[in-house]
Amino acid sequence: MLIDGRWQENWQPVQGTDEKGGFVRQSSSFRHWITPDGNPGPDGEPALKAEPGRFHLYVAYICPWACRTLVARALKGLEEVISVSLVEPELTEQGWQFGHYSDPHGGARYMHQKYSLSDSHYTGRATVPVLWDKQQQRIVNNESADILRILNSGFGELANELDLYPTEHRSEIDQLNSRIYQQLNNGVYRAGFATTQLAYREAVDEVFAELDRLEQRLSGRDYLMGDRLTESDIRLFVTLVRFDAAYYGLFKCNYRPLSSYPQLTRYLNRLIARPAFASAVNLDHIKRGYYSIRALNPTGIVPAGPAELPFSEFLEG
Ligand SMILES: N[C@@H](CCC(=O)N[C@@H](CS)C(=O)NCC(=O)O)C(=O)O
Repeated sequence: MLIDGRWQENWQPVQGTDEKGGFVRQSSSFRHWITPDGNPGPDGEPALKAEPGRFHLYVAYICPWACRTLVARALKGLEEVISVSLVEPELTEQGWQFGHYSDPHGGARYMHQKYSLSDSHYTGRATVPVLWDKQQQRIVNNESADILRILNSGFGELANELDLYPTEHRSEIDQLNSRIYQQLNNGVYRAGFATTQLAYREAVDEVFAELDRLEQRLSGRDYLMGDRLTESDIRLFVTLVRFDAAYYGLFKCNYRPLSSYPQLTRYLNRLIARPAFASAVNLDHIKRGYYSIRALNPTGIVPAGPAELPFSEFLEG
């Protein structure tokens, strides 16, 4: 991680643990907004004005938080307005590296350089996704939950009218998001990175309790909110699509595979049949990335399976 703007050699692959051995995710630090006219965003602070070609997203295909932003960008029709580039799927001693993808805006070798360029005293981890302002050469926002909202409403007429956070469903979406985050999106990480049996057991039980609940909820519904696709679907999708390939094995979420849940499988297939979802998924990167986490997989061997996933036909390659 960076301390006071300088990369520390004693980098740890795990973000943090609490006193019970549970995994704790670092909170994000760059929280600026983009609005159609530059008027203040939801935080009440002056925002940057949406302009075509000004902003860039740095993502890793392995990362579920980055995947959320890729799906939203495509659903909102912002591919020509906001550019995207990748980092290599494996975390190195220097964190995320651009490797053969290279950094199109400034030629950095590592993601942490974009952080120290944005704030020369930054202390924290250099995570993806990053929404970058090419004009001011700095990070706008590194919190995917904010980035989803910025993509949904910050680009006005540069984006299409699909509303992923409709006013009438906001309180239900907020509640659902927070449960899906706690129990599933981050729940699988809490299971995978737990350092005590108790912390692992609590996390894995929550993961499967939530999958059971969602299996019920999705019976007879196309999307979490009924017939309307919302940001909650994006947030659920990113964990479901990684489940059998990464979380089942590496994170020990192995009571049962996701493919044994009929409603969730049907739902996942429905989402991934849309190009906006399919184009945000690269199973090869997902497997290589997760299985490169040496703290969990010291040999670095990437498993060959699963031989087939129900949604493979929708993915390239
Ligand atoms: N709150 C952030 C979390 C992002 C995050 O934790 N990303 C992980 C990859 S999945 C990361 O970049 N980890 C690098 C590190 O911890 O050093 C968000 O949702 O945008």
